[in-house]
Amino acid sequence: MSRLNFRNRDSLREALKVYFIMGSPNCTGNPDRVLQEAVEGGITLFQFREKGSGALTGDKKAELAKELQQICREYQIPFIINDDIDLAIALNADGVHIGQEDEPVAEVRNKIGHDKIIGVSVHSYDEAITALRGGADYFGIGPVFPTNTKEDAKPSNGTKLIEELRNKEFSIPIVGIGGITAENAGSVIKAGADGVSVITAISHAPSVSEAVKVLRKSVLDL
Ligand code: TZP
Ligand code: MG
Repeated sequence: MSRLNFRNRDSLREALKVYFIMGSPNCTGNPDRVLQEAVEGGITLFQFREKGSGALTGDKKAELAKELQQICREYQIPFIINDDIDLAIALNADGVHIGQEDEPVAEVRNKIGHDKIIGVSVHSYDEAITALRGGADYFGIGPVFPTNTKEDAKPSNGTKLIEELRNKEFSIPIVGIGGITAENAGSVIKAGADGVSVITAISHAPSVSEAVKVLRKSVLDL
């Protein structure tokens, strides 16, 4: 794989534009096939998030992660793992995405090293400051719109926090998350996000590659 430096803020901003998140519980069919179609459609980054009812664990989870990482490698798309720092280290993933209930960012940074991406979910100005000081590379902010995908999701809060952080001169890359579709993605970008992260609008689409193409248009043709 080419050693593009995705910790460079401008490269990361580009990579975050059409950010697909998925694990086996989000797919009605084979996850490998879903990701293959998604990369063919033009996703710019992938996060493996094996969570929710029926999620794989242990060797089966690691096996699926390796298969999905291989697909990303073929298309030179960054491959990030949700929460599981040990798995990310074992697979030499391009980075991790963590939430507020996970280890502090600075500890994760110490573990995974300085060439890896760390994304952090933030829900307030204070969480944003803490994540930034800890060494986060980007923020995930949401749920922007109502979602049924995350069982413990907080109430949706629109684009308020994205706008607040941009008004307060936060220049860190930001992605919106939660209930994002091709129809509403433009409003998330206009609020100041660099990209949109999406589960269902891609993973449950009748044609995954077509859904990615339409989402790309709504983000890139603004
Ligand atoms: N974090 C906040 S909302 C959400 C996560 C992981 C789920 C997003 O899924 P969908 O299907 O794109 O609404
Ligand atoms: Mg988490």
